[in-house]
Amino acid sequence: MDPVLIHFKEMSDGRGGLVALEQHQNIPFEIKRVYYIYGTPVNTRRGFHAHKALEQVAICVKGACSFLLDNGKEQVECRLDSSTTGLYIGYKIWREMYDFTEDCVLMVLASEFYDEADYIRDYEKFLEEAN
Ligand code: T46
Repeated sequence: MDPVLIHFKEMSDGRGGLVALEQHQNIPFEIKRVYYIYGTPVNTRRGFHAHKALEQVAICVKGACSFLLDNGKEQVECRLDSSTTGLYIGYKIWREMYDFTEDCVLMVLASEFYDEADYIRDYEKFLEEAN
C-alpha cells in the first residue's frame, strides 16, 4: 500500500506563501469539518482507530509528524513535514500518529461532521470490517 499524497499548488512571492484548498478540486470530497491538533508532547501517539465512512486529508501546516496507515492487510508509514502536501486517508484505514515535533500543527479536513459512532476503536473489530 502506498500513501496517497496530494501536492498542493503553492502561490508564493516576496510576501510569503499561500495554499488554497477547495472541495472537489484538490480535496476529493465535500469539506464538512476542519480541525487541527497542536501542542502534542513529543513522545505521544494519537489515533488508534479507523472510520466506517469518513474520508480525510491531513496536512502538517507547521512542523512535522508521522502516520502509520493500515488497511488490514498492509501497513505503511508516512512523514508529513510540508504545508503543501496532504495525506488522503480513506475509510476503513487504521491510523496512528506519532513523532510530533514540538511546533507541529496538524490540520485535518473531513468529509463528515464529528460522529463518535463512525469510529472503530478496537483493532480486532477493524480487521473484521476491513477484511
Ligand atoms: C483522526 C485523527 C487524524 C471532537 O469533539 N470533534 C472533532 O471533530 C474531533 C476530531 C474530536 N473531538 C473530540 C473527541 C475527543 O474527546 O476531541 C477529543 C480528541 O479526539 P481523538 O481522541 O479522536 O483525537 P485523535 O488525535 O486520536 O484522532 C483525531 C480524529 O478524531 C480522527 O478522526 O482521523 O485525528
